[in-house]
Amino acid sequence: PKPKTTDGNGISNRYLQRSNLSNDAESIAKNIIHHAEYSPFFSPLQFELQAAYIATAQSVRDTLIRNWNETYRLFQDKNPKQAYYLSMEFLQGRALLNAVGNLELKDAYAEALNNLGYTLETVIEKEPDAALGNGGLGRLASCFLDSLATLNLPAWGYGLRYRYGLFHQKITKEGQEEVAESWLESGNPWEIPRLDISYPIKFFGEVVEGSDGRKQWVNGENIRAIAYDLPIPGYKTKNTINLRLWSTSVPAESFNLSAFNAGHHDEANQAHANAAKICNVLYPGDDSKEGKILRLKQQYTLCSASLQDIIFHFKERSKNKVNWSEFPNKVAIQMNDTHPTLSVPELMRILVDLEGLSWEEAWNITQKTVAYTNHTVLPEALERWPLEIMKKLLPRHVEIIEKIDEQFLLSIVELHKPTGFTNFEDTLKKMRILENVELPPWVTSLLVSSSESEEVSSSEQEIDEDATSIDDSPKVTAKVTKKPVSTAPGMVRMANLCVIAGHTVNGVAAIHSEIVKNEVFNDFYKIWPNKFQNKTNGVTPRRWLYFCNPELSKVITKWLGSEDWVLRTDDLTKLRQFAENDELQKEWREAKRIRKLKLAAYIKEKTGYTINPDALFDIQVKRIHEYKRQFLNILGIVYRYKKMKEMTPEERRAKYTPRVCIFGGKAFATYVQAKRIVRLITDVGAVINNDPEIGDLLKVIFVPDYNVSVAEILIPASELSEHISTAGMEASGTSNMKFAMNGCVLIGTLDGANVEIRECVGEENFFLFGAYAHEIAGLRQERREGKFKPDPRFEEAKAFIRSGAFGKYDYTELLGSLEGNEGFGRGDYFLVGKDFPAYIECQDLVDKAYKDVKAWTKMSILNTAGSGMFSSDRTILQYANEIWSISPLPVP
Ligand code: T68
Repeated sequence: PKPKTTDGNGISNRYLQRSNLSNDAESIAKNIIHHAEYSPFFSPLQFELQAAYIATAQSVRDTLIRNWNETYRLFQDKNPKQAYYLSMEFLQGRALLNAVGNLELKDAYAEALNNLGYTLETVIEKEPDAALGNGGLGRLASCFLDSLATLNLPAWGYGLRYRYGLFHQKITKEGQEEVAESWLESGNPWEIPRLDISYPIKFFGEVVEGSDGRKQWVNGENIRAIAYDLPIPGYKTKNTINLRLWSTSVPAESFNLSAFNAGHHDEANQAHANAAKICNVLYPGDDSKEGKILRLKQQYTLCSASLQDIIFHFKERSKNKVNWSEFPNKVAIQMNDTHPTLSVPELMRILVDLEGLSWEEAWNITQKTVAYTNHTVLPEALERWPLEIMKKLLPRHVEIIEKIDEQFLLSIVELHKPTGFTNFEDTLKKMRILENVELPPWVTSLLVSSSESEEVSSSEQEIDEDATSIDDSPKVTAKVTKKPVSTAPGMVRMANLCVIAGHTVNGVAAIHSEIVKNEVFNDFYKIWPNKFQNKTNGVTPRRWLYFCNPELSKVITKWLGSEDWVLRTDDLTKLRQFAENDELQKEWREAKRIRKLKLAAYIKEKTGYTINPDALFDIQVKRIHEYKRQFLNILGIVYRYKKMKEMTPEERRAKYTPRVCIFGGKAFATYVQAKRIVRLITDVGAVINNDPEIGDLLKVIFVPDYNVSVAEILIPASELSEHISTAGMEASGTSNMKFAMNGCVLIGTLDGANVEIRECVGEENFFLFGAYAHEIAGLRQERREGKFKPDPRFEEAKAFIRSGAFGKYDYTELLGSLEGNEGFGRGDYFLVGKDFPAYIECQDLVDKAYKDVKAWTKMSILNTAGSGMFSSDRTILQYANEIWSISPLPVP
């Protein structure tokens, strides 16, 4: 395919100059009205709020498109090395405030809209979130795009354009209910359909050998991926990069007109329906075979379309002098977790089968081009796909994967020749890409056979052998008996393929990267120590402080004397010298209070509950997961409530600080235990919030449909936030960084980025509790041996729930997960019981600390002051220098 570029190259400069956009409020207002009239989304001559939002967005988009075109042209001309970030998810949130903020047009747009009878704030509210993600992994990708543009780095993002996103969460009396997210229903003014940029994508079919000896993949199902571009503006720069999202369809000729006319309507539509469903939702259920096929189709569409596009640009920029050995000097591909792993065999296929390179040349290029970021250490979350399904869907890719696997075995065997092969078979089986597949005879004959060779490796014993990991929700149902290798289905281990193919493997926080090296991929680390790196996550300070918390930002700017901190967050440390200054403290509290009032109003609107703005706002927002331990939080609340009920009103007031405990987050639709936790939180809230004896001393709120926009309301208003995962299980966390930036004190375990945050903000400004990562295995072992003695307070909290104090729902299954050693439930795998006493004692310290207003405000200031290192600008500079080797290219 030869898609044409749409960058305005063909338009004469004379006319381009005439279309210059003015930035004064009057011109902006005219431009908004022009769009309302001439690019309508709705009935004509309307300018109600929705139309005003669309027209405003279209007007901002004009500037974005101009800057996008200039950036694109510069990249085309200068042909720098460019990074491509491939991700199944991008959690972009809203675009309007971010765009006018980054373009420094906020005041001009506010004035223009005032002149038109609106406020910018109300117009902003009309935008639905682009909710193309699930959690931290997706939001990280979006923060990275902001930083890449801001730092003028040549880079693009690639993803899929899901029609219904993940899902919209409703909270009812029964807990969470999922409904389709309708974010595209009223049109998306930010995206630019590139109907001329589309690529063919094939599924199924078979592999034949062409007359030239090259493999050809023929027949099968053929669809097209069509590009939709979202311009990503940098802050205070013209550079505007691209998030290219693929949508799927088939050409009109695939519509079976004669079948349709014969009355076979569904049959006529089949090809189109099959193609369209690929981009319906993010992470469709994959328990069924159909579900697995759909998942793989999604992953392959992302990889194939993006690679074809990357190669198209490489060729175009090479100006007919294509030199493939230059490819890794022009292209860096980052695989965001294992979902884009198929990029590896797809690049190999294109280079070998279509471009005619030798296997060795192609492998050399591929290895130098791709790198892999790991976001989880949960063994059950490492993707594995059934070989049989993959063979049918992607026959040529499986051949390639098999060859990569065999070459890998060869290289490992070579490496180990000097030391001999005794007991080597298990290691080989663990490291190779294919699982439950016979080793090639040449390997078997080399190995000294060992009697244990039939066993499945111990870390996988408890995993349901037939389950493919679709998310990081546990697939463990019951312990399965070990199956001999020969009968277990063959699987493709995506993470192993990533580690083998990637030139770099990185974790996302210091402690996580150590676990990646020393545990998850230790066998690989031993042979390739230099492959492994750490890139501690970061968040964009624009969206997550400057734009979402304008009051606090103003205070910061005033005390630092300039706004430079927005780009140089290390400057925030200069706040330390004023941490005890009464005037700053007063301004700080006033700024925070404005945001607390806004959150209180939001909670009233969404849940009906009235909360006390002077209470301590204690927030836990993240995906609902057993390892993140929302369960620990709510059990702590249950215990607190029970104790309160046993006291006189005076005792209660003396001991406890008024608190509003706020939860938010989605449970994966098929993750039953997580959904029970949501139900428990809402049940507990319903009782406590209506208990007149307790009044404003304690409230429990579940904010429905947590997303980026909701986070922008919650985080600035937070005073205490909970990051309480079982140590060693949270790869990094990124909301912890956002909370700290906004002057929120953290309560947490020594896990993920908490470790580094605590170092940066100071130990005395962080509420630490709980077991350490290195102790976890031992603690689980103790439990298995029946040696764990639960704290009576823990027993009391559980018994209180069992007593029916929070309604009729049967919590046996949920509470059962905390019981036993291994058999029934899970034997408290996440060690809630172990950490419970430390947690509630730590919360008592929080109550005391909050009563000392001055000391608390100081802690709050010092959290912001110490958060500078968690800007994604810092993270991205490290990726740029240490993984991608790309350099800034600013648009003049
Ligand atoms: C998160 N991972 C990590 N995964 O949990 C978090 N996984 O610690 C980290 O800060 C963040 O990544 C960024 O590095 C996720 O969000 C998923 O959502 C996911 C989805 C499907 C399959 C596996």
